[in-house]
Amino acid sequence: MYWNREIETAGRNEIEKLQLDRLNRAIEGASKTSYYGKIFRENGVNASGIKSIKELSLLPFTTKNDLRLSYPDGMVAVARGEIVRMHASSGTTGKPTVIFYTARDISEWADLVARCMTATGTTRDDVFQNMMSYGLFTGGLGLHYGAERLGAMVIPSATGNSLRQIQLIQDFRTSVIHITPSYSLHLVEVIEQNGINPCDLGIKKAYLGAEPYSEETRTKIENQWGLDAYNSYGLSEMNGPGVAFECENKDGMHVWEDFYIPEIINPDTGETLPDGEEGELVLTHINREAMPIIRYRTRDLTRIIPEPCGCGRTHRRIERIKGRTDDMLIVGGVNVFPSQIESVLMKFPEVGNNYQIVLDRQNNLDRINIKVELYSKMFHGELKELKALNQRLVEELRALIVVNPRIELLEPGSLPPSTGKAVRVIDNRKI
Ligand code: DLL
Repeated sequence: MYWNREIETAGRNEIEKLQLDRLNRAIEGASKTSYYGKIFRENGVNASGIKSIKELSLLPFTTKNDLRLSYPDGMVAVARGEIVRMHASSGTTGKPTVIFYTARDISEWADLVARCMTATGTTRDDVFQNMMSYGLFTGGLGLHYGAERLGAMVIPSATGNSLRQIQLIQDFRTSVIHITPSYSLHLVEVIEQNGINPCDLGIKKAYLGAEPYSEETRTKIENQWGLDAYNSYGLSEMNGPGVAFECENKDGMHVWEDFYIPEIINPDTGETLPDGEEGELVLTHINREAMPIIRYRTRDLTRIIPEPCGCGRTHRRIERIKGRTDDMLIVGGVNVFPSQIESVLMKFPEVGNNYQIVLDRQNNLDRINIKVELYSKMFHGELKELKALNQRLVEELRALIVVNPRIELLEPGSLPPSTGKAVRVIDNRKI
């Protein structure tokens, strides 16, 4: 089943012709922004100057840091009045990464998501329960608009409140859910604790994404609910979800190449690698008015699957994300950088030099525990003082990283001293 057969099954030449045309338009748009205007001038890039898709590799990369430095609107290509929405990526160091959309961008994004959902067999007759966070995070509204475009009935239940989720599933006969893999594992436990077999709820499909998970976790989730689970990949910088999605064959995610040009590069040298080789995914958004982004380094490791897909779609697929080239952690779907935690801890004179971030999963929910050594001169062992300090640390950290951490204050010298490269993060989650 196709949402737009013509584009989804277009021949390679046709796709590349469209990409070239849109790429040059994206460059033209980007040139109007203060960020790219300068970068392009410095690198001698001009609109309509790209003659073949291969020349994309001559353009400079864009990084998350570039987005941060151009906060709040250094990458905006349209007048303020054209913008109808913004989203932001949580949990980045310093300023958040903000993405803007025009009305056309929102509409095109909804279309892409409708395309993804159709590729998995979802139709207007389905009831879609969207258990992703609504707000600045793109997972909620992104699929919400797409499902409405498709004509499905949307239950915008958002995350949490598991008992209400179950009630909604039962009362409205939800057939498709959108959920992070970790919340799915937790929700199943709550369902079972309530004496219900998740398989009896009649859910047919789940869209799983926003965080890394293994093929084994997918199989586990499928068996727990008795459904088909599809991998969904996206990132705020490229709109959000809807960048790459599995079709009914569940064998790699089709990247919608009429909107995005995927490249795989060697993360150390920046050199472009051929299809089939593993490296860092770089994406260019070639069809967004408000904010064209050229050669964005996702930091996600994957490969392009060179073989054609049995579904008939010609858009190339990427494999399940294998990891990241940076130290970004994803805790309950929220992006967290260890450096953010460090920046908060080090503001406190009571904090010593050593700390450790321990991630684990309790009842299938991610927990972030931070073990913090106190500074010997400030350590008096007064329980009241320690409690107050603990509270202040939790509040400051929560304000910056969104996730609620557990702080354990330790006597100086309690943590293993670092010899060489400090091991700051211990990830006990079995992803
Ligand atoms: O997580 C967008 C999204 C929402 C995708 C809902 C899918 C479903 P960000 O918060 O900007 O956007 O985080 C993007 O999350 O660079 C990956 O590292 C990771 N990620 C997203 N989807 C997957 C996936 C949304 N299916 C970052 N597998 C990305 C592995 C994923 N990692």
